[in-house]
Amino acid sequence: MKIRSAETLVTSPGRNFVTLRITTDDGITGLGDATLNGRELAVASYLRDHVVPLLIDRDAARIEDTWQYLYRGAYWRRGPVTMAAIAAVDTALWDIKAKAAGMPLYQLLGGASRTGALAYGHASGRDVPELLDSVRAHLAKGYRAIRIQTGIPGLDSVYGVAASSAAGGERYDYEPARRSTTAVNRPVEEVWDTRAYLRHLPNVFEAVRAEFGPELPLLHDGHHRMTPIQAAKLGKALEPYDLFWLEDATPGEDQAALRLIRQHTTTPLAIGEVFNSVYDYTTLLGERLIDYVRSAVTHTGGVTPMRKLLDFAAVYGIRSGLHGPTDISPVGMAAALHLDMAVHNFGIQEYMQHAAQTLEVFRTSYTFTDGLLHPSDTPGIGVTYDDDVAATFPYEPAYLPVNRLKDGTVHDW
Ligand code: KDG
Ligand code: MG
Repeated sequence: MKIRSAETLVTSPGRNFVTLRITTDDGITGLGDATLNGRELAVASYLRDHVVPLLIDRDAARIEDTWQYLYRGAYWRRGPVTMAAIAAVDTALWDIKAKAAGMPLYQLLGGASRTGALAYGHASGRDVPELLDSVRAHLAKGYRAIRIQTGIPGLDSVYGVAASSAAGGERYDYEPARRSTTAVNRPVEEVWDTRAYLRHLPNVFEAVRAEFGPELPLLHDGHHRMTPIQAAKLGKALEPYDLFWLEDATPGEDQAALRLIRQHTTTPLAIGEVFNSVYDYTTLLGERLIDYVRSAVTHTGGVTPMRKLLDFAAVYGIRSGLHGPTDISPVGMAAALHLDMAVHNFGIQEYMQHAAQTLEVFRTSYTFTDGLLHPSDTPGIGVTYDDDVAATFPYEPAYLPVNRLKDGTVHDW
């Protein structure tokens, strides 16, 4: 089973996506997600110019060897562009192998360890009443775990907070790349104040717990904006509200920062959506500084290294919480769901739900029932790509916002 062709597909049905489609000489196709929000074309070029020519005539069954060839063989290892490109190849080859076997991918990964993957959704509000409405709307949609993001008094807008009420229940307006596009195509700049955030957040969780009680798993994303001591203070302040996790408290590069946070709080910690290799985790896992691994299959080199990473985490009793915002395509999402089904140390899966336009291009078979996701038993990863619909949504440049403090200093994400 040789690789006959590999196509790099770029489309923008609601937001930009880069997809690799590999076709074998016996006509089996596989899909892989290579979307890197705000830097999409860099990965498309890496694939088209440097990877696709190497794939033609390779044995499609040799997934590990192809991964090592692209990773070790390039000399320049790691980094989000390289690892997103390798992820797309790896995922597409797993899709092909599972289709050739006539099985859903999770069967090749060892079979189901559970009936479905607990998903969490994104509730947000500019103020507490709007947030409570958003939580209710998510519960009505079937979510059984909910991330809480909130506007901050004195700040005009806050990343991750929908620009209008989500109470209608059908709006998926946490679309950072799209809303940051300006006429001259520069990122929108937002103003941030960490002290105001630290003062406000415990009151918000107090209100959410008062309304919804102690059972509902609640999560929060700090988007890398705190110093270690600020994060320690927040973790402590949130202990009465029993969070499922506090995510990305500090900038991702600094693994040692998690030591300080850990010394001060029992709030569970999650990090890793901007990581792209197991080497970003060695201190974190080896010293048990986190509770959940947040990487995306799409940005970490694919199914092959993600399985190894989760097995490494399992040694330390650390669980998965794979990244699943709408800038992970339905292909990347489906790949994550197969891993969620198979690994023993599954924790939770992020699930924002893609826009209707996105799902016209990417036809998915995964399901969401009673708060649980299931990848379906369709052979492969269970997603198809509609070229005709995709062609009606050409690429549109778009960036994530940039964050500044009140005095104009560029701040961490
Ligand atoms: O592209 C950036 C988004 O994927 C990220 O900001 C979303 O933080 C995020 C999350 O937890 O889903
Ligand atoms: Mg996050």
